[in-house]
Amino acid sequence: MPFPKNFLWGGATAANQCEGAHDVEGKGLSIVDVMTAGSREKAREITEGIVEGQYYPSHIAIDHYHHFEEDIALFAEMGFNVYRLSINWTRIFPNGDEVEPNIKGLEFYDRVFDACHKYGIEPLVTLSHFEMPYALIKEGAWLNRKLVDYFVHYAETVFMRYKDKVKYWLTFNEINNLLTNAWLAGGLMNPSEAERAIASHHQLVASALAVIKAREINPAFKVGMMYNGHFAYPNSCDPEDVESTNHFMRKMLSYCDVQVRGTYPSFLKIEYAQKGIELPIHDGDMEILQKGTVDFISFSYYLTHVTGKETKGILRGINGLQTGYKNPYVKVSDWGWGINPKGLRHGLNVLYDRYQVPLMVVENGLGAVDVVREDGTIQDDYRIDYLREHIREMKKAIEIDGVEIWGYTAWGPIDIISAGTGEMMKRYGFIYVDLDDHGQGSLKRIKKASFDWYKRVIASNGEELE
Ligand code: P53
Repeated sequence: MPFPKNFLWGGATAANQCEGAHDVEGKGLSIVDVMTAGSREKAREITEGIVEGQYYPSHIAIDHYHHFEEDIALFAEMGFNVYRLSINWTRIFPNGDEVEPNIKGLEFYDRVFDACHKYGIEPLVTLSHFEMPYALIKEGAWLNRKLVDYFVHYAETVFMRYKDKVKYWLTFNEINNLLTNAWLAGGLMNPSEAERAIASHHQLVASALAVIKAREINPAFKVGMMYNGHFAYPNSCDPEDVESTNHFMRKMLSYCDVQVRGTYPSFLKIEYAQKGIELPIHDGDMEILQKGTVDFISFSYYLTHVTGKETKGILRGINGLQTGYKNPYVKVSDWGWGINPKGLRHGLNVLYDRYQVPLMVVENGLGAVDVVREDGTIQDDYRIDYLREHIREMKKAIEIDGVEIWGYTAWGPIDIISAGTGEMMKRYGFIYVDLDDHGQGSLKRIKKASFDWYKRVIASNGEELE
C-alpha cells in the first residue's frame, strides 16, 4: 500500500475566499477586502478603502461563515480526515495592533474546529492567507518591523486558544508570493526589490518566532512553511537558459532554505550585497531563524513554468502569474495554466532531495467553468482527470522515489472565490455553489460528479482512482 494508513486526505480553503461576512461580529478589513473582481483579461483593482458601487467578492464570498456546518458535513461525507483553512487575522485583531483579541472572532473558530472534530476531521490552519489587517497598510505593512510583533501576538493568541483543537499549523501562505504578488502576500504595492527583501526578512523572522512560541505552548504541534509551488523547466539546453532557470528556482526556494535550514543561502547574501540591498537584521535575528525552523514543508501545485534567458526568471501577469515561455508538451487550462501532473512528482522530489523533511501537498486542482445541466447534475470529468493524474504522480513519488508525504488537500473542495482573478466562475470544487461573478445566486450547494469520485479515492486510500 503506497499511501500510509494515516495519510491525510481532504481539501483546503482560505477564509477570505469562502467566509464572506466581512464586517460582522467585530471583524476588521483585510487587504483582500479592498480588491475588486477581475477576470482572465482584467486585473483586480486595489481601491483606497471601500468605494461605493464597487463589487468586492470577499465580502460575501460563499458565506461559509453562516454555512460552515453544512459545508463541513459535506466534507465529512467525502471522508475527509483533514481540512485546511485559514483563520482570518482581522476577526481576531480587527486593526492588527490591538492588545486584546476580539472574543467573537475566537468563538467563531471554536465552532468551526468543533464541527471538524465532530467528524474526526483534523484542522490544518494557515495563520496568514492574504488576510492581514488593512489598517496596517498605513503603518507601512511588512516594511515595518512592528508587524513582526503584531503577527507573533496574533499567533500566540490563537495557539493558546486552540492548543487542544488544532495540531497542524502553517505560518504564511505561499510566502514566496512576496516575489510575485506582494499585495496579497504582504500588503505592498509595486515594491522595489529592496522592499521585497525587507518585507521577506520581517515575515521570515515573524514565522520563526511563531514556530518557537508554538513549541513552548504545545510541543506536540506540527508547524510547517508554505511554498507557492513554482517549479520551472529551462526553455532549452542553452546553458544560459539553464542558468537563468536555476537562478529563478533558487531564488524561489530561498524561502524554504531559510524556513527549513535556518539560514539565508550564500548566493542570496552575495546578490543582495552586489545590489546594495541591506537586510534590516536586528541582534538575535539569525539565532531566531536558526531556532524557528519548521517541521515540514507544505506547498501548492497547479502548473510548471518554462523560464530562460529572456524571461529573466520574472513572472508577471494579471493573475500574479505568467508562466514564462509556452510549453508545447502540456495542455493549458481555460485560464492558461499548464496542466502537468508529472510536474507534481518533479516538485515533490525537488523539495525532498533538497530538504529531507516531510511534505504536504496543500493545494492542487483545476480551475474550470462548470455547467449545471438541465437534470441538475454537474459532470466535471475534466476535474476528475486532472486530479486523478496528479494523485497518480504523487503515488509514484511515494512508491518509487520514497518521498515522505503526510497528506493531500485539494484546493477549493467547495467552489470559492478565485484569489488571482476574484471570479466565482473559476471553480475548483467537488461541491458547486450557486453564485455568479456579481454576487448573485441562491448559495445552494450541489454535489458534482467529482464528489463521489473523491469519496471513492479517500475510502480506498488512494487505490481506486478510476
Ligand atoms: P486562483 C495565483 C494568484 C494568487 C494566489 O489560484 C495563488 C496563485 C497561484 O499560484 O496561489 C494560490 O484562485 C493561493 C490560493 C488560490 C490558488 O492559488 O487564482 O494560495 O489562495 O486560490 C488558486 O485560481
